[in-house]
Amino acid sequence: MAASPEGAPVGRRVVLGLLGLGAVGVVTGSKVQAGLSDLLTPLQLRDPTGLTGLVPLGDTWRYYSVTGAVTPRDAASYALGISGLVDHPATYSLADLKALPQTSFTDTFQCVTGWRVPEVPWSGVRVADLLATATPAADAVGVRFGSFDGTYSVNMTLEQARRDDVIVALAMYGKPVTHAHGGPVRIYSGSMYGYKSTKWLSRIEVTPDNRPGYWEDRGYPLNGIIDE
Ligand SMILES: Nc1nc2c(c(=O)[nH]1)N[C@H]1C(S)=C(S)[C@@H](COP(=O)(O)O)O[C@H]1N2
Ligand SMILES: [Mo]
Repeated sequence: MAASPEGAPVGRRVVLGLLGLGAVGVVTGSKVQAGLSDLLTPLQLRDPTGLTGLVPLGDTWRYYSVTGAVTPRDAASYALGISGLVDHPATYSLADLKALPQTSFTDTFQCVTGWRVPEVPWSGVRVADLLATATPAADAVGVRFGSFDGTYSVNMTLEQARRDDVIVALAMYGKPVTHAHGGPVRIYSGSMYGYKSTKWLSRIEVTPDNRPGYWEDRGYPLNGIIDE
């Protein structure tokens, strides 16, 4: 893939900081990645652009936010709205989401810029289940996933969003999704590149079209499916 539009200037400190952590990740192996991802909190928003995806760090996480710092939401203040072209709009609290049937699987996380993290265990609620309850209108085409960071959004077709491996993720590595990884609730879409997995998820909107989201406006493929 050609040079990524995820690349605006990144400070030297960011790259050096991540290089250090990358070395730890490589030496200690992927099992420790889970622990590392918690320790990384102070670093979480120092790679707003994803340029470090181009630095060969090994199988380590990079923490992305296109907006810089995001105000955390806890269990009490979290809400997910499902709206748009549906018969039954709804709002889910974190407790509501936890009470629904959970799907778990392990998968390789893959950013379009080339970095990947193998064997990441996820669990959460299938987007297909939430859509079934909301009941999209006959003329609905797409689903837009919005973030409480106030900026990020991404689209999928309804068909993509209903895939078995597209979940509203509540847990990662068997623990609640950390703020750095987009918790308390993010999307994880297994068969698509990382940019399809909206962090800090706040809204699922069923739409009459499949219009481009944040990265698609900046050149990423609208479909985002990993074919290899
Ligand atoms: N809200 C929001 N979600 C986002 C992004 C972002 O910048 N903001 N970056 C996307 C990209 S390009 C990738 S690769 C993954 C990175 O997930 P991570 O930060 O948990 O590693 O989040 C995706 N979801
Ligand atoms: Mo990405």
